[in-house]
Amino acid sequence: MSDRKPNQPKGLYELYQNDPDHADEKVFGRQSYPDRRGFLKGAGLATMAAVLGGAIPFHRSMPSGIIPAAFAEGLEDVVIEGKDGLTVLNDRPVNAETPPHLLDDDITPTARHFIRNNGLPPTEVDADNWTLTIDGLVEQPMTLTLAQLKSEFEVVTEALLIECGGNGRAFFDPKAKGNQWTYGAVACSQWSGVRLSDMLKKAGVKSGAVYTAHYGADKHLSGQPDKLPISRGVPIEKAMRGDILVAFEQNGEPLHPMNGAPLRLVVPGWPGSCSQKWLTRIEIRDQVHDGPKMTGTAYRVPNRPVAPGEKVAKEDFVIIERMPVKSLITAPQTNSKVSGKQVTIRGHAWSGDRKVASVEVSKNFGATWEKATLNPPVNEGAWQTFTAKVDFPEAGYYEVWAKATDDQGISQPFAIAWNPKGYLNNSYHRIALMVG
Ligand SMILES: Nc1nc2c(c(=O)[nH]1)N[C@H]1C(S)=C(S)[C@@H](COP(=O)(O)O)O[C@H]1N2
Ligand SMILES: [Mo]
Repeated sequence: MSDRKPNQPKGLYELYQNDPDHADEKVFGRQSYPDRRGFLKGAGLATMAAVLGGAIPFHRSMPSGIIPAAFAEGLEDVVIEGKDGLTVLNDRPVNAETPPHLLDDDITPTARHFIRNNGLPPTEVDADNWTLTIDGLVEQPMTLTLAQLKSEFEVVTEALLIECGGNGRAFFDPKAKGNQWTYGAVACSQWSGVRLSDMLKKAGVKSGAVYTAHYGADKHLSGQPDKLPISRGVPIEKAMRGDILVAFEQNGEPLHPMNGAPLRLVVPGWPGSCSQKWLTRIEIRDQVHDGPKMTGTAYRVPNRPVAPGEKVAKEDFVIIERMPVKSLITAPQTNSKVSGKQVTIRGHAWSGDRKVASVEVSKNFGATWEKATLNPPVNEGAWQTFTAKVDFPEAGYYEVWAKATDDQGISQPFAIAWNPKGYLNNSYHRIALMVG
């Protein structure tokens, strides 16, 4: 893994987050900011066009203080065995995300599946002797090897979406602590495994069961053997619903070591943290789980909208369940030069536990929207792909924005619904295009 190089685009983000008006002035000159509700004109507009490398035909609807999406990317290629093109945010523990243009496949190749580790992954993994124990509030506690799992339960193969609860945190203002994920802490690989609900039915869940507790074989960063890095769970109703897999294959092969080999949970559409990797035990509890990263403010948001920067009392935080409606533009790559007046836009959209009903794209900073062609998911729990042919009136700098709406009529917001820990940023994805 290479060392992280100083990263100019992140610096720009900081500049804008600390004082957007001043940042506009610094980057594009004094006349660029009559006020935050104003629009770019005069010398500021000319400077921005020069920096972007072309005129901005829709500049009248481009608010000042908005950071051109052309500047939003800071890609670095580093090498993690079996991974390709991921941007490493952290190397102890390893955390790496995938640039949007490398997430273009309907089914995410293992090499492009992000990595989110809270602790130190197990180094010696013996898949043949690995066991999973189900215990707690069940009639028949059981401990099974992978071979037993495969022979005793129906094996299913499904494309399922995993998104980290903190995906998009990098764009919070004020900043939230934690990994500064931009867009790529999301993936939809194809997983093979057995249904957690089948296992729980066989074990016989006792009345009074309320919640699951998931345990994995990774170690706490402190090295203390009795301390767990993370142990989360889901309500028993969710566990019994049939959409959660206990998975031993990823895209037709054993799991990648960083994605939980040899066994993990996949809880589609819920915060990725529910999908315990290096899975060894599932306990059924008579109360909400209280393992590490279940309590306090971890993977929780305030029970009401709060102003950016507002302090929120601990007891006002609620556990995040399904992930919100969201979309990601995967082609063209942001900052591309495209020739011709028509460009095909591609991407994916999802909404945890729901279907996406429509995706729209805008080429003029949200002034007007055009409907994209949206495909159904390949199976429940997978993301949906969309395409849109967008016509550009003349050469110049454009942004393409995407907005998904789910089957409950809920759309992505323009602005982040700010919360102290930086979760659930499902605001529009914007890409920069230079049409030539
Ligand atoms: N045992 C264990 N499971 C874990 C984690 C972890 O640190 N340890 N991280 C969780 C989080 S926060 C996320 S977002 C997903 C990410 O899965 P991936 O690394 O395979 O992409 O794994 C989850 N499962
Ligand atoms: Mo996560």
